[in-house]
Amino acid sequence: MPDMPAIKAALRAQHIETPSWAFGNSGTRFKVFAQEGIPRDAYEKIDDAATVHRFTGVAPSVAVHIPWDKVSDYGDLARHAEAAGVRVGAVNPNVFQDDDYRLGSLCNPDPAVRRKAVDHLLECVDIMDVTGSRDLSVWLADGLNYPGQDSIADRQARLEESLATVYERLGEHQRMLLEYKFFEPAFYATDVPDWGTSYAHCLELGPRAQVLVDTGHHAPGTNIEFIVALLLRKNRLGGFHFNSRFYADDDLMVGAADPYQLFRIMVEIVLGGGLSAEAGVAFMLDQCHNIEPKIPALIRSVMNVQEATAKALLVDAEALREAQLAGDVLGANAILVDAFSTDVRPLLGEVREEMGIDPDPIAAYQRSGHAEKIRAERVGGTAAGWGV
Ligand code: PSV
Ligand code: MN
Ligand code: MN
Repeated sequence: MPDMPAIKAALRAQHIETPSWAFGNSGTRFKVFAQEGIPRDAYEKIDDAATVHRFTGVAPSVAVHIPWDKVSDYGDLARHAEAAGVRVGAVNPNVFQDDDYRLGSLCNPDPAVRRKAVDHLLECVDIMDVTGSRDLSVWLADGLNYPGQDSIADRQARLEESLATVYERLGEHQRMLLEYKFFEPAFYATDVPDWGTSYAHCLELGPRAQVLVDTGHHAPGTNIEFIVALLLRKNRLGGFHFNSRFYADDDLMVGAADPYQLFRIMVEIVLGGGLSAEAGVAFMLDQCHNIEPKIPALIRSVMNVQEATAKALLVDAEALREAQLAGDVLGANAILVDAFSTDVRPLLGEVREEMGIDPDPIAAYQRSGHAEKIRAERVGGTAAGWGV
């Protein structure tokens, strides 16, 4: 029999971080469809994150991207977040949007450009000190478009040196999360293309350097749950950027394309102890809502992560172990499939009611009139910074 009180406690304790950039207008290189009621600055993005938290109860932090969320006083931004009921989460440096970065940032052949990129990362650690953020979330667009363009090995050496300078600056309770992505914007060779490269750099740096798994950053068919299980076992799974993909880095709502994959990932998390606070796995969303309204899309995404987690928690771990040890292939597989096939929506409704929130967050948001309110109040919302 599943231990329902323990399952409910785990569901209440799992926090899902929203990305500030998901609240802004976004699109592809073909078109950005502007929406009404879009936040006009970092403060209003935080307000929207607070709205998602108000209706879900499990999204108490919001990741920021610098300089997309540049403000003159980050202490003030942190206080604003706190007053709204959330806090500033991971700080994401941006070393990919300046002309200087045409040939890369931390791997650039020009030491002056590398210094500029390192300085920006150090500035982000200063911001973390002020906001109380734990994670510096590093993603690099560095790479090559043509064979011979630069030395792959030299770029790794530059990367190692640049990352070490930033790592040394981290406070005792701060971490560096190193995200990988197999291609785009570089099309021949990316400098941090896969978990192995990220892991190797993290090992070199020290225990507070950990790998960040963005679910959309893998070649089709990659077994992401295998990567998750391996990194978790090695204490190097820093966290996730959750989203869905059909083709490449689509940044669609998590759980929309392949809920079974999301469930399989969460099974490895649950069975590997990755839900515990000590494991420190950050469950973050990294999405762009190009055609759908942002706030309800993020509410839906948070709920999708919760549903996958609830199903993973329902896996009968003991029976699974027994079936595995007995070599019962079909039996073991059936235990997983049974859990995945369970409708966990009533369970999550109960959890929400016990937390004092509406069991149906999307319906509650639609009824609240909040969308109409921000549409009337906000004119001229900003772009997310991405896809414009
Ligand atoms: C890059 O594709 C990425 O996944 C990184 O996490 C960036 O910070 C983010 O997208 C920007 O949307
Ligand atoms: Mn990402
Ligand atoms: Mn991405």
